[in-house]
Amino acid sequence: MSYVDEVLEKIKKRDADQPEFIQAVTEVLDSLRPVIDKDEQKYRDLAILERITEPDRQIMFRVPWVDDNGKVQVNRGFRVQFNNAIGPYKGGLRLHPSVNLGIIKFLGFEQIFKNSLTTLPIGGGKGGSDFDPKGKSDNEIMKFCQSFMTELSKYIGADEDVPAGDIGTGAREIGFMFGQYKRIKGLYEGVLTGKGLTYGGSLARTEATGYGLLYLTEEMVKCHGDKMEGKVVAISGSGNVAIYACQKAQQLGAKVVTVSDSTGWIYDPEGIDVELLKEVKEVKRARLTEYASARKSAEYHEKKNGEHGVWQYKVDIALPCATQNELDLEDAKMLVANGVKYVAEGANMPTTLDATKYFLDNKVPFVGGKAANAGGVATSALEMSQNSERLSWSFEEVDSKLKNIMVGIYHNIDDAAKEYGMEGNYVAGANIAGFKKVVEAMIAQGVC
Ligand code: NDP
Ligand code: 2IT
Repeated sequence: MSYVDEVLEKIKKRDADQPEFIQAVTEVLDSLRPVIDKDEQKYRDLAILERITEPDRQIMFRVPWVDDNGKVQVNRGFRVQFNNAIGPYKGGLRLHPSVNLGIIKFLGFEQIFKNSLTTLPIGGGKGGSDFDPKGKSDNEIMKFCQSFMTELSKYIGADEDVPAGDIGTGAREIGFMFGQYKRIKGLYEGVLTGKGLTYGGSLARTEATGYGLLYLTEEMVKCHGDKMEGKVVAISGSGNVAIYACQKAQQLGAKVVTVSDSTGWIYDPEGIDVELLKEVKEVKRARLTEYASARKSAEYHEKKNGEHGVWQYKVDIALPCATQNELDLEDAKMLVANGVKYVAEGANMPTTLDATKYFLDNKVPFVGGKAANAGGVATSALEMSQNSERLSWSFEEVDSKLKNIMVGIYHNIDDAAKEYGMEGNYVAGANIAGFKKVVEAMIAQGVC
């Protein structure tokens, strides 16, 4: 049996209860075959694949907090420190009721390769909790964040592990967590990114993931002799990534016709009104029904099982920006039948393995999240740089660095795919390019 298959078998047995982690590892290891097969004995002797698929450590803890009725609530907290070969652990904190160890491990594993692709010195980690922020008061959010950080603060630090936002964790939550870290440790340091601008945050971090997704998409479109102007785009989600993806797509001359949330979706053939969307989601924290009732051209559809949601429309570009496995094989078939020309993932692993394969088999240029959504964490690393030098850069400076990084990532993954005879397979290109840098650092640092 090949080394890749041997390790995959082992993980499928050992972590059988972690389907998302198995999915993420399968995608990466499968696409590393040409690299590993070329030098199998070396990788086997050094147990590289066993080491890169096993976190340095995984921390789980109790998060007790008192709700507004005076009742004690208990959630489960996680931080998985996956790999720090090229820099301190770096990755977001997800607050969502679906969070479990397998989901945090899949996200932490992806983060290793994504962070490597940014070219910046950051290792891979991820954390979060099964806490559900929906319907909670600001006071309850604060109580939860303080309790969560009381325990997490023991394991993180500006040169050790630097968490940030993800689903359910935005500027408000990062602020509460930063305050508690400072209070416990007595340190004013860049221990979190995505901070507010008055206390060490970076301009353009809020926009970075969505903008970065579009900078990379624009470069891909250009390199196919095409242009963004006039393209019709389907976006899923209506959170941080989706909102700024929508904004940049429109700035580049495209028309975004959909957004969604966990209960339904909007089809707006005249193009999404980003300012209205921001008002509904960022200010009011309301459902998309509010968007629909404020805008004549918008249709609201309640989510029902088995429907294609935002993927049923005739679009040129599809940008899944909500959550894992939200675009399945049937959705991919529908998009291809409707003539989709490009797909790029704003979310982490939103496309199932068989749907990814369908896009690749049908020669649809497809960029996975590790490359396409790396702009968020890249800008987090720029926030870390600014904190270290105790300076703040202008919006234009951060934004232009972000753009250079995203354009660079596109060419890096394109070149890596070509080098291994898989021209146009950006999934393989991203996994290979991300892996090579981390592995070189791991080998240089000895067995650890
Ligand atoms: P937000 O919490 O801001 O928004 C998440 C959006 O996705 C919401 O519209 C939410 O709807 C929807 N959503 C979440 N879970 C589900 C679900 N189970 N089913 C359907 N819809 C769902 O998160 P972000 O925008 O920050 O994150 C979106 C994706 O991008 C995630 O995969 C995240 O890991 C990834 N990402 C985020 C980065 C960042 O910088 N924030 C960087 C790189 C990747 P609802 O409000 O109804 O729950
Ligand atoms: O998935 C991701 O890359 C993020 N949620 C952002 C992580 C970060 O450290 O900015």
